[in-house]
Amino acid sequence: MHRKTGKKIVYLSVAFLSFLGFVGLTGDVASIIPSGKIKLWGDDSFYQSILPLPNENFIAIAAGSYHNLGLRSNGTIAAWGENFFGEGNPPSPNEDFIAISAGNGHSMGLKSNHSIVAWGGNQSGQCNVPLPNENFIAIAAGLRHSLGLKNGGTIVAWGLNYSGQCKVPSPNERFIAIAAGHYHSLGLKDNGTIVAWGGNGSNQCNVPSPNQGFIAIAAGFDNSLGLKSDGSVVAWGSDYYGQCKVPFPNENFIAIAAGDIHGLGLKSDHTVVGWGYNVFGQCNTPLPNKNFMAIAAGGYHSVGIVGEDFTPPVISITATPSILWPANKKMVAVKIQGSAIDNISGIASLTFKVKDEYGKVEPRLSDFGSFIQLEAWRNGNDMDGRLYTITVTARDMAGNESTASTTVLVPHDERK
Ligand SMILES: [Ca+2]
Ligand SMILES: [Ca+2]
Repeated sequence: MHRKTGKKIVYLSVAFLSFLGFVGLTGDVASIIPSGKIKLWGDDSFYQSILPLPNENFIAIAAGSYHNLGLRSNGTIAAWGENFFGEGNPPSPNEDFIAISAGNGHSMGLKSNHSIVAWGGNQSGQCNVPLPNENFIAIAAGLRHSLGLKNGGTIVAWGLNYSGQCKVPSPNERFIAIAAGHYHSLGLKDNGTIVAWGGNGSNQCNVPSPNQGFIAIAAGFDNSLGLKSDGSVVAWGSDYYGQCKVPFPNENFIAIAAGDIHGLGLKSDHTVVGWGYNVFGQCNTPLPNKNFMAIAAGGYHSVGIVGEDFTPPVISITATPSILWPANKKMVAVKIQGSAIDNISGIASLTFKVKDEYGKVEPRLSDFGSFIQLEAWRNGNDMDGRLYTITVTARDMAGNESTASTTVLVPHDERK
């Protein structure tokens, strides 16, 4: 069972990995991340649409140029699509993985002991993880280069460095997320700014100002995407195919992915929006467009994980006291108790509303177990008394919602 109150969960594997890395937790990722089935759309020239079986229990996906990786909740990696360089053959033992990333012809996996495994095309040394291979909390595979983020916030880069994509700018510190494009690299700092380096022929390294408030990054062939904490997406670099034209309304995004020349955004209602090059239909999210939990964008195809959770949370809510008497016009502390439980994917958010039929006070409420101040006063003409209604809406990680409410009454008179 996963219970969460009040706090909005953003589907960022990097955030999870930071969490995992900084608290030193290992293994059992499945218990905190919901799992689901893979959907794939767009280019199928390397049979990317033939999904690994059984298509279930996936908690993360990565899309390379023509191949894909899927991470199952048991820590194993499934690979499919092109396998020309062996990028589809995760080395044995295929276990204990907590994150994945796919480049052009190479693949990367992060183990629960925070070491990196890299395999497939190694023409530029992109699979030669620099020593010491330890303390990594995030990985990113570019065309022929690789990035690893260390627990302490520094980035290690290796592989093709023709455009300087492996020259992490100084000071190499305080990074919390990484992304690798074809010939450029992005790093997100803990103060919400993005650092970009490497090939800049399309201005993909010129982060638009204001360079602040970012919470996630993604890098395409020669463009870049940044997700802001207000839910909007900023895109820069090459826009030749419209890969920087984020569709209106540019809001409520919780995750982003950059393909070669298209972009994907995951919305808070768990739908997926695509933009840019669409000759293969890689921007046309298959129906039903709902319950998506994670996205990845490859060369000319797109991948998503669809939650297996279709049941809304179970809620209970009570108010104590529920009758305010005597009606002495004093403020009374009313305790709101209850729970929101979702056995499948877990609670993503709780929203409370307090409605006073007189419209006089609207105390804020953020969580179960807290108190609100209500006035023990009623209008003498209000024959059924003054009614407060406290409503809670719970949303699970798959976007299913349920609502429940309770009431607090100030009776018309003592006999009520
Ligand atoms: Ca549910
Ligand atoms: Ca009334």
